[in-house]
Amino acid sequence: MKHFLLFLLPLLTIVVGGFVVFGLVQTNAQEKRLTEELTRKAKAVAESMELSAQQILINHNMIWANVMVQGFQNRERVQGCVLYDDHLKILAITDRISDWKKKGRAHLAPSYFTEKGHGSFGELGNSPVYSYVQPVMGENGSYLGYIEVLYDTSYIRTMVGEFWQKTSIYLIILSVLLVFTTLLLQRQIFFQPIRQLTRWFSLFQKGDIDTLQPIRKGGIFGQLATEAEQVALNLRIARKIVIENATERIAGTELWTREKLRDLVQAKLGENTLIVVSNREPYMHVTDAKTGLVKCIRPASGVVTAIDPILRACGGTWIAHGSTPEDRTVVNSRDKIGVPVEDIRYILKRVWLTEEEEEGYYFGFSNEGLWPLCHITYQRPVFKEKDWLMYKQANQKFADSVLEELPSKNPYVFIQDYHFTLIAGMIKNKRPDAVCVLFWHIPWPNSEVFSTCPYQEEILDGMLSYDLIGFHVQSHCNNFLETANRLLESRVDPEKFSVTRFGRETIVKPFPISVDGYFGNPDDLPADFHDQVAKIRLELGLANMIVALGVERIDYTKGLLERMLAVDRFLEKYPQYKGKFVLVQLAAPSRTHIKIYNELMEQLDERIEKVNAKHAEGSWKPIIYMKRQFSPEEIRPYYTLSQYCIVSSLHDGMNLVAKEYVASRSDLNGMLILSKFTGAARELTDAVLINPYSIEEFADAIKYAIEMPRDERRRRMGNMRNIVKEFNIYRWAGNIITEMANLKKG
Ligand code: ADQ
Repeated sequence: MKHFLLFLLPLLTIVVGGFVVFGLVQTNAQEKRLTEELTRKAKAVAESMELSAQQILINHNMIWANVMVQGFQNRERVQGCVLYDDHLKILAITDRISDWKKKGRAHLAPSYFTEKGHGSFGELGNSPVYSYVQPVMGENGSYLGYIEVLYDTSYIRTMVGEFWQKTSIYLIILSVLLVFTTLLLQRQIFFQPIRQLTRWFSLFQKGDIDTLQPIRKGGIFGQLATEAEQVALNLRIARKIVIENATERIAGTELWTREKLRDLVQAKLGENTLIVVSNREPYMHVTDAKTGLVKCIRPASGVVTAIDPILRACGGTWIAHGSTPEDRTVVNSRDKIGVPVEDIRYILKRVWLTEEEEEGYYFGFSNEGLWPLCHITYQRPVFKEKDWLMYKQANQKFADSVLEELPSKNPYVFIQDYHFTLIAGMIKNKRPDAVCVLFWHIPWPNSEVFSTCPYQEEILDGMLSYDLIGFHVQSHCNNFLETANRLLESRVDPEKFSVTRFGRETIVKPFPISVDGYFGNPDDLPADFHDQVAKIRLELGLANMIVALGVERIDYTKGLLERMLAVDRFLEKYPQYKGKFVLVQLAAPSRTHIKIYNELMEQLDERIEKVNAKHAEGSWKPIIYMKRQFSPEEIRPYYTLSQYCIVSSLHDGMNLVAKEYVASRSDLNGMLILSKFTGAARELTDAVLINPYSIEEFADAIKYAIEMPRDERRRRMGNMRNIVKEFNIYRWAGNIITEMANLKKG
């Protein structure tokens, strides 16, 4: 409409303007012509009456005077006639203009003084009139009187009015024709070809090659269409070659790398790209408190740590919640932005939630309900009906956003975590051909625990709309199968590890997540990396210290309070380490809208203060607490400078910090103290495993790790590094994508 008006308005303005100017000129000319005609006629009539008037005035014959003036009574248009004596006294007047008597005599003055006829305009009642006054002279040149004829001029206005009426009708007809013609021309010349091109590109983009109609080559867009088709053809050929080469390459390499994953995605997903959905966005825009400028940061999140390298390697679209006001300012009209901004590798599409949705779906149902339900930390889950409604609403919003992105054929959607139990069903309502895979990043509880959830059936039903569900470890898969078996009418196949409900099968498999090999590769380090390490050591006074490291989001599942108690107990039990041992704790505030997370932050501050106060000696204190968000590049030097890393989660799906630490110790000089209740403990069995609830055992484990002989430490670290190297994030993604591609429908 806007474009149409842009075309039409200037045209209409020119046409209407032209008509108005033309009309004004025309009416002026017509008015002038009619007026001149009238004055000429009035003069001629008055002059023709002069002789009769002379006789009447000489003879004072009032009877004839009356006969003369009443002769006008029945004439068309003429209003009447007045006969004056030489003192301007009315002697006779046509009846129908008798009101004229009331008018003054000023209009007679020119004739009175100049002895010549004179015309002027005036009004009789409400009618416009023209009066022509002719002096009547005697033979000796003396004044005998005056004869005045009066004409009605209203017909001139009527004729001008009629002219404008006709002109307006022509104008309306012309405008309608103009609008119609403009519309038609626009449609034919611009919109139709552009629409055709847009549709063609959209089908091409969605991979719907079979339904592509050849673009019409005629018209001004013909050239463009030809070029577009040529580019598309080249692209298809290039893609085909890439897929063939990729298929050959994956058969040849052993270790999973980002290149191998890229090849696999190309070989398995063909023309389509990967669509990933998560709540947390991989890159968020915030205002830098120091500079006031908008900057892009990577949030502290295991999901982001895991998925970002995959999309960096193979491209695609990541749909996530745009969580800051600044996020809105940098996206395009389709809420998309290329990321990482400094080296674009894939598309981030942001979904906007209302405050109410975010509160209910994210903070409420997801993090006060499902998160504590799935983690055995004895934190009671809270389920509220209004949070559940918001959860469903937000799932629908994400599903709608996914639907906009799906290619026409073989769509694959890879969805992350407990925030989206329902969206596979919502997507499949419209696109039953979509392959939907869910990866559950946190543990799955046993059926008894899960049955406390009031919305258990809808959640399980939603999850069984997925084609594949991945958990970190087999025991979580087993818990899920048992839950589905007990709480729903469904058939579990223990051989295939699948659940069938209403004839639809969902495969349930373990895929232990991991990290990018980046952490283990010294070649990837920045040139000043060792200066950074030295600087931190100096600033924190870590020279000659035994340094243990903790890296977490502040979350009650991470066992942070227990860790501080263990450090306290360790120093109590083994005071020889006072002044020699330091725990550097990096901690990112998380879910700060939730009361219990705020309380935890306060408790942690308090406990750290107490332990430090209790054991501090001189400038030494046992815990250095750094409460903020760090970038992955900032965390890396801390992994290098710490001989020990402590992961004391009370319950954790996997725990990527443990794997990041192991991957980063290319010098084999380090040891991991790891909670038994993490998924990582199933793979990293060479770590010093602890039960974080047992503070005695935990304290002893710290001593044990510190005093472990160098060779044993190197051997154990070597074993763990081999596991992380082999079972890296690319292998994880490769396995899921292979499984996903096997589920292709049709
Ligand atoms: P998370 O609970 O977020 O992940 P985790 O696996 O340890 O936990 O990953 C945390 C990530 O955030 C790591 O990459 C770490 O480097 C980073 N991080 C931690 N503290 C940070 C800080 N202060 N500043 C910046 N970054 C920080 C969830 C599940 C886990 C599962 C992962 C992946 O809870 O069990 O391992 O998903 O599936």
